[in-house]
Amino acid sequence: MRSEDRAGVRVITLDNPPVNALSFAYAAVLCPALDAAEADPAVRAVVLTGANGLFSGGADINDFTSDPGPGTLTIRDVIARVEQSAKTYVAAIEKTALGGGVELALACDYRIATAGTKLGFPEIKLGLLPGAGGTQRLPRLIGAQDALQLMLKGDNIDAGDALAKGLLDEVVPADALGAALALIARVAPSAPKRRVSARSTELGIKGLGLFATPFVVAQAHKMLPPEDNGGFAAHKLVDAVEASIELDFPRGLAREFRLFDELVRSAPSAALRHVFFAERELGKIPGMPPAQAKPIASAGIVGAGTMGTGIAICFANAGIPAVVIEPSDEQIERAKQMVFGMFAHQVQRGRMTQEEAWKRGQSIRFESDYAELAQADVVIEAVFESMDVKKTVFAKLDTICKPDAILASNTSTLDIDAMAAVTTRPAQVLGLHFFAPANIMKLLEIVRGNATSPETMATAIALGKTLRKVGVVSGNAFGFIGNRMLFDYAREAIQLAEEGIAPERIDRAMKNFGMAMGPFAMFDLSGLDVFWHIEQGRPDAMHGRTRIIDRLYREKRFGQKSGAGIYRYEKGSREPIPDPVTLELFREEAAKAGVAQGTVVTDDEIVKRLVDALVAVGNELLRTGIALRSGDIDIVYVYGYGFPPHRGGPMWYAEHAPKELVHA
Ligand code: 3H9
Repeated sequence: MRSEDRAGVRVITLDNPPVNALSFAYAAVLCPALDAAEADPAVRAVVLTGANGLFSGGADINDFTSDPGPGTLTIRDVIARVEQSAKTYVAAIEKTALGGGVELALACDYRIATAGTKLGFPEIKLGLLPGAGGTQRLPRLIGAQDALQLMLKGDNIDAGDALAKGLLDEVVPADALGAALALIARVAPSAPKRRVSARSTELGIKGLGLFATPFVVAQAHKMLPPEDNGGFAAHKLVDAVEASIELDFPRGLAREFRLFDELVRSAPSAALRHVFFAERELGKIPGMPPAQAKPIASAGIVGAGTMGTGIAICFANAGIPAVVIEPSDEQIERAKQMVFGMFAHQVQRGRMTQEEAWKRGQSIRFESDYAELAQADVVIEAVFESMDVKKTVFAKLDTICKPDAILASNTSTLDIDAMAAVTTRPAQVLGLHFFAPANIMKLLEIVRGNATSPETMATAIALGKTLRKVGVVSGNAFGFIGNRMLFDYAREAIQLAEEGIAPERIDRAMKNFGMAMGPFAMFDLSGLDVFWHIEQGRPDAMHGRTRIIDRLYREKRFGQKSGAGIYRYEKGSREPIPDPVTLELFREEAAKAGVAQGTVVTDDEIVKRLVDALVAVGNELLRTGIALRSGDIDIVYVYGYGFPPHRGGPMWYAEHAPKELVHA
């Protein structure tokens, strides 16, 4: 912490690298500093500001695993001192203020930020609610409706929006500290305190008086996921905001503290905090020599299918121009329509201006000649999933691309080393496995070949961040992390169905567990023919072929694309309809294989068998070094396969779920 006096104003700079977290230890530093300012008659006002390029990332998330114990000072004690002070407090905010950082600012009399500053309450993403007065002060300041929206979503808002909502008093182009000092010079020393806590909460909905509170609160509860499946913190947050309307400030605050303390000890919050820290570990590769990422200013993509075009859109969104090579005019037309449709949708939703959409659309160029890739810094192939085709593409790229260009494959299963071997630059070859739809899904598997250099890895990790992806490093093995595990998960689901459990029941059990989609609906979406082709190509890695997949393939039941797969589909609809024909096929195939039907299982047991299948492969991937950490596997499943984040990912779940739900 730094503290200096400027003409009767004490400037206290939060300085607790890297993000000025308001930890227990830092509260022990801040509290005496605030007490000293309070006691000093020469100090008429205090400005709180931040070092390290931001105001504060909030309370220290590491502290949440330990009980502060009696006498430990916390962020709440810091904020209580600001609240009770007779002096004028101004928060001078630059760049970022999150969670407890904003809560500290809310206790000040004034809040000033520089343009472009991001403010937010991400606690909900950690399975928490703002627990240092945020749920009581924010509704009092900006109205219950806006406050609920902000805290329930957990997304950041820009300083301009925060000003419009009344969260900030002033936004300045630069130098928030200078603006804070100028503001204090304008405020008369005798001016009354501007405590947010002294205000009362308005609902913030035009035409609705406070009498409508029970209705609004009931509506908010109704819109949330169930308490026992992803909505635990959200429901408590609504309760806390309700308290800000119905109770006086001290009682509301006491309610908030109790709700926060309940959440911080809850299983969903522990799981979500694990996801937070696992995400921050991702770029770290133990044992890899440090290397500098190379700048990527232009990209090439081979193939204008759905994947290639989606990848091009990712680059356009990140401000990196991309050339897409595609021989078929017809396919180029389809790809252009996809690009146009996607950006038009963003404009319609108000997420992008027409001008910005135009600019991004123009930064994607479709060409038929590989020579157009000569100057690209990175080229990603997204052609048909066949090793022969990929090798031909890599050999061609190697002759055309500039010597220091990185060549990447978007393969979802194939051997990166085999592709690298047909080039003269294996150190610059790796896998960049995007997930469909590539412009939406956050996951990116960064596949490290035997020869991939540290510099190539560092560049790919940095590129992943630029593309706003969650990049997980994987070793080069069949199916990498995600699909390798998915195959065994799928086989276990099929095994259950062969034992006589209806596919729709299996899907329902997994959805109730919190998966975005059940395994069979996912089969139908991605195409059973795709699974069949993978099994044909690598029966060794897939533990042999699957009878039912063979059968469905022969019956031309490929999934949504053919109108029937595991489920059937009405024309033009993606709604899976349970199909007795499939049950019969499972029965016949089970009979041929001598698998007895009639297994009796509970839904919990279905979940247990499927999660166990994932975890068994996950452990194997860890043992063989394909996955670096179990947290990496969890991130793959949360961001790429719809595993419920409040259950922490399969590996976390297996370790932390109630033991009766997980096989030993
Ligand atoms: C809260 O405030 C609760 C209160 O309402 C009530 C309390 C009673 N704590 O992301 P980065 C570490 S809950 C501890 O790579 P960036 C992070 O692990 C908190 N550590 O940097 C990493 O460590 P390492 C609500 C934290 O520049 C390093 O800092 N706040 C915290 O890309 C750099 O992180 C949040 O949820 C923290 N709060 O992004 C904000 N924050 O170097 C969470 C970061 O060892 N944080 N670290 O790997 C963020 O969103 C981003 O870190 C931030 C910086 C935008 C701040």
